Amino acid sequence: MDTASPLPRRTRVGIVGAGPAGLLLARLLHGRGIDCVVLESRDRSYAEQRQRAGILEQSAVDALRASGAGARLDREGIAHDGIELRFDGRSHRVDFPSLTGGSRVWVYAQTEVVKDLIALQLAEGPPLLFEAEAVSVSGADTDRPVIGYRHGGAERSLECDYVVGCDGFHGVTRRSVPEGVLRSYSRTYPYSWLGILADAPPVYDELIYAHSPRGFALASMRSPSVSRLYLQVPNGEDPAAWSDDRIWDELDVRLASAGSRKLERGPITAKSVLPMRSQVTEPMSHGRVFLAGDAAHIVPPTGAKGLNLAAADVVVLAGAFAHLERTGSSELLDAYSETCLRRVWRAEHFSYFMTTTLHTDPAQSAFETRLQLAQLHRIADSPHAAAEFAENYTGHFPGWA
Ligand code: RFL
Ligand code: PHB
Repeated sequence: MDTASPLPRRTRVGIVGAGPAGLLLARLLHGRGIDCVVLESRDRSYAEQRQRAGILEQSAVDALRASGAGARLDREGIAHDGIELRFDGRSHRVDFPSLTGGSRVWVYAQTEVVKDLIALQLAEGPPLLFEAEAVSVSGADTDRPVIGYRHGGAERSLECDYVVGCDGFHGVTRRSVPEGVLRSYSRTYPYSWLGILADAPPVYDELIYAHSPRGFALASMRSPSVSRLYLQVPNGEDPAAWSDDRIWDELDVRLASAGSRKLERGPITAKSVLPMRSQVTEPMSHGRVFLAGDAAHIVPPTGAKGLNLAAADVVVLAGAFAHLERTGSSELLDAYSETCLRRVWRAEHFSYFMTTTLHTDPAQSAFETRLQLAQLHRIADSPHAAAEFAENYTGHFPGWA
């Protein structure tokens, strides 16, 4: 080993991946005086620019504040007290506070969450290495698991007491667990999303989720002058097949309801096609190796749950490591997977429900379309159905710890 290297060679908790899960975990551990190191395969600007989630639940906002990364979120995040459902020529607003006893959500982009966490971590620690790609995680069954990684053209290793794989759906940590230990449950969907960012003011001051005979559409936002918009498209669709005019025309048609305004158009600054998938890996740990966020579970984005689940996992994990430091007991770490999976499966169900209720499956019959509409009318007509929807969307479940 190169003793002159400034790179850390040993740590209490080795974290693979500097997405929201890895970065937030590192900050929460650091705040509790627990030593950790984060290894990220990409460079800083790639990690900061990746366009993804936009909606934070209150518990994710609370976790970001607790990590010290809440200042800009508190200034620039936009609180939303509801969403609008459009279907069958009608619009229905679901009001979160009145249905949940005060819950709301926040519009604050994942890009901004990641920038805030990276800036804080580079200023205060713990160590965060960019362009450090983990290639193996070994020794999960021992008390010294090791992360093998490549950095600066050299093969290196980081010896850990514990390893947390926050390396997303395609990461190496889950794949390093011996065959037969993990079980995965998954579902793919017969459609994708075309997502755009546009320099145009949002059409409405809350999000609009639209069921339409031409497929699903979603109007979201990043700021008072930037819109984030999505259209259901076939799997494998080439974004180049969608001119700017075609996108705006299609959004206008799908988002239309009685009396609704047309979208204000502006330059489209990003355009991409995103596949949809559900997947859960169980258990979310093996020996001294833990999985968190997208490394352990994926949801289709329709329920806005992926980032929120990632935050919820690492809050549980940070609490479990703190308990271990304080008491010497690994009981909370041992319970990590079971604790998280309850919330994970609730979010999986809601995301599946949102996806299959709002999208048009190409093989769908007219009967199935009527069932979708019956379900949407039920949310509009029944306070009980609306409350069930609002609790799921805001992630506020009375009686849950
Ligand atoms: P990430 O963000 O994928 O980060 C994983 C990090 O690990 C790095 N990595 C490695 N590093 C070192 N060595 C290796 N071998 C590595 N392999 C990978 C990667 O470079 C990366 O930096 O996972 P994390 O942290 O678990 O965060 C999960 C969220 O990113 C994801 O769930 C959300 O973006 C999902 N999602 C949404 N979630 C919400 O809560 N609300 C939303 O409104 C919402 N909207 C969305 C979304 C996801 C979307 N897409 C693109 C699928 C909208 C979209 C369009
Ligand atoms: C987003 O703003 O990117 C967004 C919002 C809600 C979703 C998915 C994505 O359900």
